Amino acid sequence: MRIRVINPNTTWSMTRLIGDCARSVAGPGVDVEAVSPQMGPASIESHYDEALAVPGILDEIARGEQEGVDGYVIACFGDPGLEAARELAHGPVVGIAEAAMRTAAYLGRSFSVVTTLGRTRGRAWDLAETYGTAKACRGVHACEIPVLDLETSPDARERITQACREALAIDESDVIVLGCAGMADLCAHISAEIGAPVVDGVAAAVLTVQSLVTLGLRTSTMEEYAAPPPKPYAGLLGGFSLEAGLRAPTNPATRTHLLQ
Ligand code: 2AL
Repeated sequence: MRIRVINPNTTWSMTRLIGDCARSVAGPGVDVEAVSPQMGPASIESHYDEALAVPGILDEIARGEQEGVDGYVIACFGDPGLEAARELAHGPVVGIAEAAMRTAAYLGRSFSVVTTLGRTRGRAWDLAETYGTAKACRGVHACEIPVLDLETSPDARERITQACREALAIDESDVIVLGCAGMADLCAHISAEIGAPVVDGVAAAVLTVQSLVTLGLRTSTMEEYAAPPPKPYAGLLGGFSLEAGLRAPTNPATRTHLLQ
């Protein structure tokens, strides 16, 4: 089974971290490929960043379809492009916010999200609504560490741990959801420190995709996630035009960076 984990930002060191975390949970016989698009923002911390990350994500899906990938993870907590990706891919596509929030709901009656910057909190709330988990989501908290500083800031791990401890206390919640793919390696440490389950969406999404593929389940094409109607796309998006009867462009727009 081939699972492609797409880090929608273009920071390779983060893609490597995400790939390592994904492979550490994947079952035997599961080949996890961590990729980063050629085009797009270095990190995703705004609606603008999210919008401009989507073409690169769809390009990775188109390539994956040509290469026989079985399922995909979108490894950014805003789940950018998730529904468009489902229209292109034959196999399942799961976002890390979606997987983390749904997984948290198995583990307690309530959860708190701890994310990066305060300006991304609204998106997390919107997604909690979209996935039907808003009732269980008691709060979305920001540690105010920019995405790329997660790797370099010497006290990032302790600041995030403290934010998780405070979130549990303020919200009186049962479970923590980590609100950024760049926090994927912190799960075990934080859980040990605060004594509550801590869900990383990268691991949760990889195992969700693995389960869906194992069960032979794929995205329904009955209605909204059917192949998009073919039409020309102008200018820089010319490579994204779909041919009649095909779900993904045959000539993906950009070069791929594949980190195995
Ligand atoms: C993210 C994430 O997961 N990757 C990224 O670049 N930005 N999310 C976030 N809330 O900052």
